[in-house]
Amino acid sequence: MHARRTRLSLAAAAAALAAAGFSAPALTSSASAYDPAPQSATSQKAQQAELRFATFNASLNRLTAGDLVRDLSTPDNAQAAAIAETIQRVNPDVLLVNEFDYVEGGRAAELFRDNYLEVAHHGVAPVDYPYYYVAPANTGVATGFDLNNNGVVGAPGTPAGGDDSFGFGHFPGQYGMVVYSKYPIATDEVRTFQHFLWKDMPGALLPDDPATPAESDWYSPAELDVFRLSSKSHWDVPIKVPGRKPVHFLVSHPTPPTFDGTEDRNGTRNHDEIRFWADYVAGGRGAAYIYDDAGETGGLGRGQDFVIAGDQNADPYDGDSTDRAIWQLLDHPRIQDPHPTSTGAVEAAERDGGENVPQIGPDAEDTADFADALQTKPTDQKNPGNLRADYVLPSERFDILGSGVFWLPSSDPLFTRLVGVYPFPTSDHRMVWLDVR
Ligand SMILES: [Ca+2]
Ligand SMILES: [Ca+2]
Ligand SMILES: [Ca+2]
Ligand SMILES: [Ca+2]
Repeated sequence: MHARRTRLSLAAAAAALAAAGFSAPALTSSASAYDPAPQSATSQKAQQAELRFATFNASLNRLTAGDLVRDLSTPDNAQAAAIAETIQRVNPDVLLVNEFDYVEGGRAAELFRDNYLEVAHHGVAPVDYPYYYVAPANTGVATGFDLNNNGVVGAPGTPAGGDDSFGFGHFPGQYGMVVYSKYPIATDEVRTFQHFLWKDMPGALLPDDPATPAESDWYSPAELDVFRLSSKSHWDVPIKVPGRKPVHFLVSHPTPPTFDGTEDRNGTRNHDEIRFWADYVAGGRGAAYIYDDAGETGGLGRGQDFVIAGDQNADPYDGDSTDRAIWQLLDHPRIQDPHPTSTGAVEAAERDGGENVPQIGPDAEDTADFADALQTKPTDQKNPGNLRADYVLPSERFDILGSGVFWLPSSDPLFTRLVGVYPFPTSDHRMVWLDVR
């Protein structure tokens, strides 16, 4: 159990930001107070080995295959422009974007780069990512099985079919992801774990059908023989930073722990999707069970540095994730938690109220603005309120220089264009960044 944490006030969050080297936002300022200390030129940074990593669930998913390519083929999509401006203002060296539909050949990733990231928005300098990585995801890939046990195998391309896919999605690759980098990616050494089977994880939390006496039997033996652990994919993307060993950028997007029943099949899967990286970075015998899509086994070596990034869909204190789900990473002996905060999150929790009021986690560390209304429903069906869902977690040998969440207060002139309130101009998630040396 973890001790209840004191709710941070807006003033305390501002003080924390100031202590971290930021000026507290001035409520009457006409220019944006947000200054995440933009880094100097890439070459200079390389000499100092200072790196900025970031994760952003950008909601750049669309309803049908082809829609994202259509939207990104012109520079006129307002949401994509606001997402790009956010990325430009934070200006990370290495970035994971979650909820970015997978398109074969990297077409959507290149269109977003060429038509949005490399174009100035509202006077903000373009950002240049010569390198990116995309690969297929399990979302929307039909299994032929009735995985949600509603009596029918849903047709591909429908919401019912989405629930019977390897990961929820209306078409293959919906809600995928992309990594952008200013530094070369060791593409030949990327490891993907799209096909790893859940049952091959020792002690997997395989869900139980509470209506039957047998244990762990929500999925049939035939289903478990094909059921993949990763709801999207898990990638180990080595980034070749000059003058040092590669940094393994470990990215994923575990399923939300909701949208299920008392069997908690998504909560248990979320827990084990997070556990995968905990075992992977521990390495050694505890990671011997792991195999990648090319058949190579084992986890990361002790001497390897890494940064874990992504929307983990698990808050340390609140929400519906399985007990200790995210603590598998936050308490890990090889992992540091930089505790990024924002003043906007504190303001949003106070403004939104509802389910935010009984929460025990610090509002300042929230990264996602979810529905808040109080409802008389079973606990696992209530609105989540705002949560800490998105993480950038470095390995133990990095010096943490700073971190933050791009969640501006409403007094900021950029608020309406880049943050806003539901329906959001960008995403229901905020970008999280980390500077390390
Ligand atoms: Ca079904
Ligand atoms: Ca059972
Ligand atoms: Ca909210
Ligand atoms: Ca919260």
